[in-house]
Amino acid sequence: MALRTRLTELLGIEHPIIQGGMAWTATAELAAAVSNAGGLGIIGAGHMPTDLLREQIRRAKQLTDRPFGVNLMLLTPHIDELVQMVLDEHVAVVTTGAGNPSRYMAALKEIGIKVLPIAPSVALAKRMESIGADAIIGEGMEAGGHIGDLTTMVLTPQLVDAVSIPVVAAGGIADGRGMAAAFALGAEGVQVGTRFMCAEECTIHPAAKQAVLKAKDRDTVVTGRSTGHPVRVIKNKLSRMLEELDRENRVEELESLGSGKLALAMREGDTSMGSLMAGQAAALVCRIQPAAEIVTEMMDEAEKAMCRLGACPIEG
Ligand code: TUI
Repeated sequence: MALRTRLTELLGIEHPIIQGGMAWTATAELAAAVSNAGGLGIIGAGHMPTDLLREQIRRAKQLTDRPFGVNLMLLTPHIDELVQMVLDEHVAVVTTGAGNPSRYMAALKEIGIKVLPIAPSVALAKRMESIGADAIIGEGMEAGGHIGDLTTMVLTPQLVDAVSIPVVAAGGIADGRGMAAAFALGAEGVQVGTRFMCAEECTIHPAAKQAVLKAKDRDTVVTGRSTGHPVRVIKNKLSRMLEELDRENRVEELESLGSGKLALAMREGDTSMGSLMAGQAAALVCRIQPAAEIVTEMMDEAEKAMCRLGACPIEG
């Protein structure tokens, strides 16, 4: 099935599915696999050193002829250097997370990079539209990693009402039913992170994939509220320690205990003391499969769900 929207036109992709830009998780291999499947693959920069991100971009260019993007995590200290390199490498699309990308917008737009800021609120989305964002990714608190405080269900329609550029719904979407729901709310695309953690091409440690597969409905928790940067993770020994520090407002200890733990989970496979960032939708993920299968399964399910509701997409 083809589901064309302003987003697929804007990005030159076949299916309105953007892969989440997960740090230590969304590598060139995964991004290229998603782009080759007709979605938009994203390399997650996180705190990656500039040279490593450049290598990743070049690797993705070798693995796919289709557009892909880079997610820039704005809290990283060397963000200015990463932006400059992304400009030099002329990537097709940049998504931004964990902050306000205003100061980089003009430079990115000037050379034709499509910029899709992730916004957890209406105010930020409106500001981003006013300075030239091409689309807004509205991320609800069902998502994994660093989150805002609104749910996808209430954030998405408010964004659709507030801006005239396309809105991409993110947070809690892991199958075609969620995708159809996002479209019902007015979104023109979805961003999917957690389900792609269990793509065959995702290079995280197998134990981290198993933790996602095992997660049930109430197995994620938000830690780090007291730091001002709340993060959703799959519950484990580390999350319980962080929760305790949160309760006692021991912010410095919390930050130092959390440091480096995402790599510990995703690279080393330490599911006890690593930070297993994943969304509530982990409970909906039940097998490891190729990224292309995830994309086609989601599209087929979305079509079924829409037809069931009497809203069959027109194109065959
Ligand atoms: O960025 C994400 N998810 C992330 S980033 C990350 S690395 C990290 N680790 C620990 C603490 C903080 C970051 C792990 N997961 N998603 C997109 C997202 N962006 N969620 C929320 C936001 C956001 C929050 C505030 C975007 C903009 C914003 O603006 C504040 C402002 O300045 O207006």
